[in-house]
Amino acid sequence: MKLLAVHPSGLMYTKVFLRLEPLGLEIVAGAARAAGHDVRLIDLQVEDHAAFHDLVRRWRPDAIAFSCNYLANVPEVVDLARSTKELLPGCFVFVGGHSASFTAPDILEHGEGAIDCVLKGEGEAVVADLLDAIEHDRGAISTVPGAVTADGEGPPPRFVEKLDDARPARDLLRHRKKYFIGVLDPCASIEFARGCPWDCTFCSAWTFYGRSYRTATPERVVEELAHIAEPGIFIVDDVAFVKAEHGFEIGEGLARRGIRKEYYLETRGDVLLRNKEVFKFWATLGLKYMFIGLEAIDEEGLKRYRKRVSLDRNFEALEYARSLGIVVAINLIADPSWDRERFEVIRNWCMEVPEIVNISVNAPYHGTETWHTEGRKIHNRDYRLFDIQHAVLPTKLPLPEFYAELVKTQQVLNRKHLGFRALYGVAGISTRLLLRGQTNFLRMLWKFNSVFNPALQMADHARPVRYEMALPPPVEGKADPKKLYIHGPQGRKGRAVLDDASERFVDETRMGASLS
Ligand code: B12
Ligand code: SF4
Repeated sequence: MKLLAVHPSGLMYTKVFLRLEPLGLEIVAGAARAAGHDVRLIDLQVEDHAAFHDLVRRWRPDAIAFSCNYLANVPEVVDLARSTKELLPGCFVFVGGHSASFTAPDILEHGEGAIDCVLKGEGEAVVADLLDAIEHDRGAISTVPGAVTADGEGPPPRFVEKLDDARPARDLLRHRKKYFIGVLDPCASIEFARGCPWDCTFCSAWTFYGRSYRTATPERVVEELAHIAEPGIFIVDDVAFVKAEHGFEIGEGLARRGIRKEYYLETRGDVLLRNKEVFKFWATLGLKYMFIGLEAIDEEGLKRYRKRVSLDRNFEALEYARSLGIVVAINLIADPSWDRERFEVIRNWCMEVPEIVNISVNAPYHGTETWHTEGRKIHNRDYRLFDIQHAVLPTKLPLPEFYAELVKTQQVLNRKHLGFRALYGVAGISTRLLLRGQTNFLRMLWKFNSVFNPALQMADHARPVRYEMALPPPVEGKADPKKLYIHGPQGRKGRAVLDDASERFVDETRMGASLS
């Protein structure tokens, strides 16, 4: 059958810093194609709604698969599903991805019949079963693992057997040159591992994957990299190089085959310190940029977010990364309780460190622990505000002042990195990219002030809300961890790295936290 895979528009970030290929959707599309279906893919980060509707009219797909990783994209996906049904009433519309999995019944309700099914969990494991049921026996849809329809929920979602089986259909993407992150332009994405064994309170990466951590074989990763044309590579793993041996084996394979790229990855400070040699080796292979989720610069904050790492270890990690010549970006979470003084302290601290600092706003997302503990305080139920750049919890400062302080902090940081000296260095990079016909990075340099703007952020709060987010039911005592998961937890054995690393980690932080 004819399947159209659709990725929704980008959020605020993608207007400035980056735009990345929709790897998860490419994997789902790859699995559908491997099962014999005729598959096309459209990415609305780089094409508009008119192009989507035009494609639907001309190609007339039998089924449409929307990817909905981000909560902020829920209204857009629901609207697109509705307009699709108007154009093609017989077309089967389903939605999958991270946020769709956590909000399945709500999404179906918003769709009022325009969404036939939400497929929770890893899409590539079951998409062929769903398409088979759509084509031959619609009654069997309810037996597909992870399928949620108006009639109820099927068996629990199923993991793909081996990560090696996840084959992204990269060739289906029509504008590959549009994807970039900073100076890595163009940039492709790849997955070395999936999941996270830690359990930070504000994050849903661990609840989606049942706190498991799985790796693709080094041979498979090297083979895939060998076939990627882009010179820049974004490694999408939640925490890169948790297992030292895995990182070494991939690196050695790349070195043997003479594969040379520039890499960006995200990791934790303690992982970097534990596996220093791997990162050092990768710096020689082209690891240029690294993102570390520091989140807080005080012990109390780290504890509140259950980062399970101490401040000293984080600072030590930054120093080590500097010594390798890797450009590091760190993330800090701005809490709605911040007042002017706190913002000032943060600005001063940020100016003292050489790293690029990114500030996000603490918000309770579905699938996180804070959703259950803080979710009922949400004062604006517009999904579109959930892009970690908007405050959805009550702020201590009046909201316009909170945004003014936030954007002032971000502007100071932006100027710090795009000051004259930095621009001088950037000139060479821009010329090199322009010579290759790449303009994404250059365009990004001038966009900051038109996107990060307190007045615009306030205006976003005033938009009419068509689809209201349902709030979590009240919890008595602690939230039941089992109810948080999409893929059920695999127990200690599933968290393969933990038997060794996390036990040591608990000792290191001396927080006495138990990982059971
Ligand atoms: C890499 C990553 C990014 C990258 C790249 C995103 C991209 N466009 O590819 C960057 C750095 C840009 C990014 C940015 C942001 N991210 Co991000 N990101 C991730 C991360 C770590 C991995 C995503 C990934 O590529 N995984 C690998 C691929 C293979 O998996 P996948 O895309 O999830 O797809 C699988 C399933 O979801 C499903 N699936 C996906 N689509 C479909 C479609 C159908 C039809 C079906 C059936 C199944 C299906 O099957 C796929 C294969 O198994 C996740 C955490 C996580 N582990 O999910 C956070 C995560 C998705 N990001 C998050 C957030 C908040 C953001 C930001 C808003 C802020 C930030 N953290 O920087 C921005 C906004 C991005 C934007 N769109 O503008 C949150 C989402 C919260 C939410 N509920 O909305 C997550 C869950 C992390 C967290 N802290 O909890 N992100
Ligand atoms: S370590 Fe990172 S990916 Fe893992 S739970 Fe914490 S924030 Fe999420």
